[in-house]
Amino acid sequence: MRHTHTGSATAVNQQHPSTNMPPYTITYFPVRGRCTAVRIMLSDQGQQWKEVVVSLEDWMKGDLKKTCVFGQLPKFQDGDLALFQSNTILRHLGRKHGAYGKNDSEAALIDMFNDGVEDLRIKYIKLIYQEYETGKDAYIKDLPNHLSKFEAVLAKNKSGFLVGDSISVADYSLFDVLLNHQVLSPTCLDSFPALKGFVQRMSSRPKIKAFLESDAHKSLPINGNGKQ
Ligand SMILES: N[C@@H](CCC(=O)N[C@@H](CS)C(=O)NCC(=O)O)C(=O)O
Repeated sequence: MRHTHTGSATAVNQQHPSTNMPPYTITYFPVRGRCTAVRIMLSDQGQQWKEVVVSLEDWMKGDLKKTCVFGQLPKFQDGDLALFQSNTILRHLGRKHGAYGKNDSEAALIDMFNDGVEDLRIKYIKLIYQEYETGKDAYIKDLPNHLSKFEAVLAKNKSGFLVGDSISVADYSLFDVLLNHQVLSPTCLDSFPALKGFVQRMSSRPKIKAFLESDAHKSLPINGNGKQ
């Protein structure tokens, strides 16, 4: 296991002021994968975190897997609280850092869009890991059918965010998935002006920009099998 530290240099540790230790730890493989949305959100919210990087070789030994609730990573620690499931982690952080809507109705809409993003993420992961060579062309051809749904929402909500008038968990998820799709198909947003504007705005939020330009992020492959 390799230990690295990353996160915003300007972050103030609110939770462990005496030890100056980041309150959060992400344990994951050396890929962007299912942690990018979490990392983007932590960066944007000015939080620090610690990374525990697990090599495939270490993972295959099985000891860590046995301790994971669903036998999978990422694992996220917030002090004594250990969480699994990337979307649970996102929602937990959304609740803590004010990125989960301003009332129950907004929170429900955020869940809805986040689940919609998760549907697209699962299709993307299936393509990458199971049928990249045989399915890529058909996947890209079908992509507008999925992107158009998010385009319609963003075109309608004048705030520039998916829900209400402030950034939420669903925006971080959508942004991450769109970045991956722009690598898969660089022109995929060309006929979606609202999505393109959304990606531009999210990319230029100063703390997100700094994170995306960091070596910690850039040095990681998007996926574990080298396909993207
Ligand atoms: N639904 C889970 C999926 C987690 C998942 O698929 N983890 C993969 C890596 S991205 C994993 O741990 N693979 C190793 C294994 O299953 O042994 C989440 O969102 O966190």
